[in-house]
Amino acid sequence: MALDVISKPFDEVKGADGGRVKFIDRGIITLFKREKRMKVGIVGLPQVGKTTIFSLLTQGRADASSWGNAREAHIGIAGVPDPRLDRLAEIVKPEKTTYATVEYVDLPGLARGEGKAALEGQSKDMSSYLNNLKNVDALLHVVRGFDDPSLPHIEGSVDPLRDIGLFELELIFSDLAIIEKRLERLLKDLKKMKMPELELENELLLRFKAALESEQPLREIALTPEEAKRVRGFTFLSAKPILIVINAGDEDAAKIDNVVAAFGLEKQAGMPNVGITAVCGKIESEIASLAPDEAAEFMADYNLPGNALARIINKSYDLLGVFSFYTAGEPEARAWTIPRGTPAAQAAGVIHSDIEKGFIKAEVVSYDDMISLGSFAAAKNKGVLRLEGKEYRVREGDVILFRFNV
Ligand SMILES: Nc1nc2c(ncn2[C@@H]2O[C@H](COP(=O)(O)OP(=O)(O)O)[C@@H](O)[C@H]2O)c(=O)[nH]1
Ligand SMILES: [Mg+2]
Repeated sequence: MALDVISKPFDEVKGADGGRVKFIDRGIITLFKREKRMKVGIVGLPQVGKTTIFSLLTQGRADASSWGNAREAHIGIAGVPDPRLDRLAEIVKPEKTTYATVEYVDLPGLARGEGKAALEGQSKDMSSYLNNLKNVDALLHVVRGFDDPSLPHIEGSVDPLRDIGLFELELIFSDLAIIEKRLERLLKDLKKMKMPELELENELLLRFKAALESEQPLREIALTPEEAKRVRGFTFLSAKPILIVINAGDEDAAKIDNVVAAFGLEKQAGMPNVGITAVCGKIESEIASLAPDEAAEFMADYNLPGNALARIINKSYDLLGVFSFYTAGEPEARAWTIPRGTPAAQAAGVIHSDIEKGFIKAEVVSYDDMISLGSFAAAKNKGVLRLEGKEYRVREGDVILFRFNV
């Protein structure tokens, strides 16, 4: 039941394919219910700037207790920069302003052959790697775009297109390893007894296997919602939506918006469930640690158009089809992240399950009206406050007051 409700808005977003949905292995439950924030795993080859970008994103908000161990995953939280919430807070003047957050997991590098080693049953680290990625909504693939003679590239040269393909293959091999193991088991079980669910699973996994063997990642495959449900328990890495982040050299700062095109990567950006952007990891992580006015000065010096955190988070929101709505009262103004198409009652459930259960009405004012009129009362007087029911599809920027009884 819960799963159906949660996956519905996404199916609508991604379901243009004749009722089928793209199979996306996402920890959508994590995002939507349990932790209320998007979870993203930072992956890539060794020595490409994963940890640099992780610290840029989670500035001062990471758990550094296991820092010494490069083979361990680190977890950190990023606040989502939100100019709309800033404006709302200026007007409403709440005691507290709470930004949406994203959780990042910084993982060890996965080198050429490590996904394949999993396939051949030789990798001990792979299961802990997969465990760390089990509940992430998306992968953030850091690709090296900077050249540094003192730090040779593991593949000998800077070539983002090659690295993207190479890493994709490791994801594919890792998925194949999981599928082959499961198929063996299924074959045995199906010999003992014929069960329709097992047969369906078998059929599906054979289809996945064929796709992977022709180097097609699972995130490109369309499934019915029932099929998607059947395989939800697996952590298939190539099924996760992926944001490719090119870690460019300092000299690219002023033209950071052109880096993707300069490396010939527009085609990648057009693939299903793939996003792509670029940052200057090294200088932008230094800038992220500065006080705001100093940071602005440095950004101007480097001619950087906007900050890396916003660039990455905006792309992640687009990739996952989520946006923010707001609550704004005296005690707190706050941003809440929900999937596009979420009905009002479920949006209320993100705030508290009691509000969803006892939902009566949503009082909704659009962001622009709230900014120009300043309060729910003024919006009501003007006749622009709307009373919406359970099924109302919340829109980006809506400012909402939920009426409920418990
Ligand atoms: N020149 C340059 N060096 C970088 C950049 N980003 C990271 N590095 C360096 O590359 C090395 C590996 O970075 P790290 O973030 O630990 O990579 P990881 O192994 O992918 O986590 C470190 O010495 C960083 O200082 C960058 O944008 N430019
Ligand atoms: Mg690292």
